[in-house]
Amino acid sequence: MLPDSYVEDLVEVGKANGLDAVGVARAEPFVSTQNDLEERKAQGLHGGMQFTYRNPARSTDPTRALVGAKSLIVAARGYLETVPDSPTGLHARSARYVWDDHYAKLRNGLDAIAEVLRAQGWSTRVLVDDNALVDREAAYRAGLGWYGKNTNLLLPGQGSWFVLGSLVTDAPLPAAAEPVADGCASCTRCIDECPTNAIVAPGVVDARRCLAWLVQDTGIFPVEFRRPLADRLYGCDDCQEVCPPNRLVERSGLRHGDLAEGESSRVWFDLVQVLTCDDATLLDTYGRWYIPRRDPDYLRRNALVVLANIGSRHADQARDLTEMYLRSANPMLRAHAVWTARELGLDDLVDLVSDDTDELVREELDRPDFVAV
Ligand code: B12
Ligand code: SF4
Ligand code: SF4
Repeated sequence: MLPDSYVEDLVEVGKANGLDAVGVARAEPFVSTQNDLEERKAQGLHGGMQFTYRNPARSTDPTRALVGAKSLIVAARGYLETVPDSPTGLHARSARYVWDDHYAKLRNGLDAIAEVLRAQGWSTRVLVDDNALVDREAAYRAGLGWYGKNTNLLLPGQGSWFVLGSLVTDAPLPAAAEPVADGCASCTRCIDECPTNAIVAPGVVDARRCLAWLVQDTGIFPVEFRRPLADRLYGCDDCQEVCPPNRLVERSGLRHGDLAEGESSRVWFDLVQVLTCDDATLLDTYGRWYIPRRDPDYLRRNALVVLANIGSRHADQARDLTEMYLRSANPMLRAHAVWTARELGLDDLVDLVSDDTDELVREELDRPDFVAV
C-alpha cells in the first residue's frame, strides 16, 4: 500500500488543476448499487434510460474498466454560480451544470493526476460522466459526501452543486476510512417541492416523472408534465435550489464558475432563436447537451412546451411561432404546436391541422382535458 502522503500529493495536483475535492475508494464492485439499478429497472423507475442502466454489472464494477484496478480516485468540481436575471423577451432557462463545460474541466484535473501516476508506472483510466461507472456511488465510497434525499451527493459544508468523475488505477492507494454521515436529518424539502413529485422515496427518483429526464427522452412530452416544465429548456434544478445546505452555501458567497457579472447567454436561451434556426445551428449551440438521437427536433419540442407556458407575455411572436409549427413537416412538432396553440388561447390556429391525418396530431386534437400532477 502506498503511503497517505502519496495520495496527499495527488490531491494537490488535482486541486491545482481545477478540482474542488478529491478522495480515494477501493476499486471493488458496488454490490448494493448493482442491486439498486436492477431493482429500479425492473420497477420501470429508469423510464427507459440506458446510461449506467444498460449494463449494471459493468457500471458498478471498476475492475471492468481497467484490468488489475485497485483504487478509484474520485473528484468533484463545483459549478455554483449566481443566476443572472432573465433578459426581457421570450427566454427559456437551462440547468446550472450546463452553463459551462464542467465535465471537460473535471477531466482536465483527473488527467493531470493520471499523468503523475503513469509517469510512475501505474495504469490509469479516467471516467467522467461515463456509462462505465456510477459516479455518485464512487464519490460516496471515497468519502466525498452523503446521498441527499433528492439522490444528489452533497459535500459537507459545500452542498451538491458539483459534477463528479473518477480515475481508475492499479496503484494501491489508502482509501477513505469512513463514508460521510447523512446530513439531511429530518428535512424533506426536495421531496415536497419537486414540481412533478418525482422523488418517490428518500433517495429514489422515478425518471418517468423527472423533468431532467423528460427533456432528454424521445417521443411526445407527457401531457401531465408540460405545465410543470415551466420555462426549462434543459435540465431541472428545483430539488437542489430548495435544499437548505445549498442555500446556506449560496448565502456564504462561495462561487465556483466564471460567469461574468450579468452574463446571461449561457443561462437563458432565446426561444425565437431556438424555434427558428436550422438544425446545424441548434446542434452547434446545444451540442454539448444530451439530445436524444442527436435530433434537434427534440429541442424544438421542449421549446414548444416552454412557449405554451410563457408565450402569453409576447402574444404576437408566440402566435407566429405556433403557426409556423402547426405547418411543420414533423408530426411530433405539429402535435406539440396544437398544445401550444390551445394553451395560449389561439384556438383559431388549430383549424390549420383540423384535417391532419397523422396519429400523433389526431391524438393531440382529440385529447380530453389533461390530468394535473
Ligand atoms: C441516469 C442519470 C440521471 C437520471 C436519473 C437520476 C437519478 N437520480 O436516478 C436523470 C436524467 C433524471 C438525471 C438527472 C440529474 N442529474 Co444525473 N446522472 C445520471 C447518471 C448518468 C447515472 C446515475 C445512476 O446510475 N444512478 C444509479 C442509481 C441507482 O443511483 P441513485 O439514483 O443515485 O441512487 C442511489 C441512492 O438511492 C442511494 N441510496 C440507497 N438507499 C438510500 C436510502 C436513502 C435514504 C438515501 C438518501 C439514498 C439511498 O444509493 C443508490 C445508489 O446505489 C450519472 C452519471 C454517472 N455515470 O453516474 C449522472 C449524475 C448522477 N447526474 C448528475 C446531475 C448533476 C444531474 C442533475 C442535477 C442535472 C440537472 N440539473 O438536470 C439532475 C438531478 C436529478 C436528481 N434528483 O437526481 C451528477 C450528480 C452530481 C451530484 N452531486 O450528485 C452525475 C453524477 C453526473 C456527473 N458525472 O456529475 N441524472
Ligand atoms: S430534477 Fe426536478 S423533476 Fe427531477 S427530481 Fe429534481 S426537482 Fe424533481
Ligand atoms: S432538501 Fe433536505 S432532504 Fe433534500 S437533499 Fe437537501 S437537505 Fe436532504
